[in-house]
Amino acid sequence: MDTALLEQHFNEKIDQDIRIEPKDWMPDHYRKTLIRQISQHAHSEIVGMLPEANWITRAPSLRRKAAALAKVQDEAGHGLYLYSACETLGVDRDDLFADLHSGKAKYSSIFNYPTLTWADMGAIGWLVDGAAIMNQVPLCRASYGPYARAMVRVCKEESFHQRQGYEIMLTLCNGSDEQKKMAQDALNRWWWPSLMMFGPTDKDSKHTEQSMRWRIKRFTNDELRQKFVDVTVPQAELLGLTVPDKDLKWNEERGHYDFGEIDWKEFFNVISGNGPCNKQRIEARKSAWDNGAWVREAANAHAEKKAKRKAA
Ligand code: FAQ
Repeated sequence: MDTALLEQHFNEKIDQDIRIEPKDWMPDHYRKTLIRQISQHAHSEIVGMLPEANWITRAPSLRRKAAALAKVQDEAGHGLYLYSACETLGVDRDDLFADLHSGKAKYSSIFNYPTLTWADMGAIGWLVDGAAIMNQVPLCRASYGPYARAMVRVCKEESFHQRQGYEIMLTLCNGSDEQKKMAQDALNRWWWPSLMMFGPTDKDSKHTEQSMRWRIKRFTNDELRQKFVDVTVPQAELLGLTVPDKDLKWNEERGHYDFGEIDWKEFFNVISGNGPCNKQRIEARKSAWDNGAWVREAANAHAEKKAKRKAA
């Protein structure tokens, strides 16, 4: 079949919501867009483990420790599903890691902020996982089969993460004045970076239009950010906390909250490698890679030995 016909067939499938699978023909740009987005997403999961891992040994009770451990392990699992989904597009996992380590590949801006107190574990679960779910539920309907299927399980687990975070916040807010202050301080520091997670405004988003046409994305960055604000503000009210935005106001006419201007200078600074913890995060990933070299070598040696034995 010639390329024009293949492309027409591909577009018809997209329009009819028929999933694209690894062996199906797809335009090169579609493949590249998916590799970019899925690998960025996978990197976000494994870099996202770092700010929380720091708190596993400091969790205030055995119950909190068990939940934190389970959450961080889930994130490693999400990374694995996503790297596997990405490999179905013909890339090598080692190359994806090399791009992360060299700073070529992006990961979510949010994980370049420090976790200063235990309340940050609450705020991350509530806000960061909350934002992640808002963005990822529509991805369960993404046009590429392996990505969409991975998202179904990821979203179930993210929803547990969000609830455990909110419950930490609720406990702190019902505790001493000092605990409530910790919760407010965490909200103050995580609110704006959480809104940035949805990406640049629609006006500045270079990929949205094409990704919506291909039904990889189902909503724009601004649409999802608005949904997140609308859902989260009443949750903050229930906690008795104040969202750190003086322009936040319910707009009766729009049926949505109006909110203040995001500091886009800060966002672009963070995604170009200059956030508070970018260097630390990449160093931690590189050292995990180096320290794991012996495991990869041993696994390869074992596989070679097995293959030789089979051939003999
Ligand atoms: N951070 O044209 P757009 C999680 C980049 S998972 C860094 O709008 P697009 C779980 C973007 O790549 C969180 N870079 O791009 C968890 C592009 O740069 P490029 C991760 C960002 O792809 C919770 C440029 O800006 N989730 O949290 C960000 O259409 C707790 C222009 O942007 C996903 O990855 C950002 N925030 O829309 C784990 C979900 N935003 O590549 C542990 C899947 C934008 O041209 C603890 N991804 N950029 O150089 C998506 O839905 C999309 O890729 C967006 C961006 C919405 C993130």
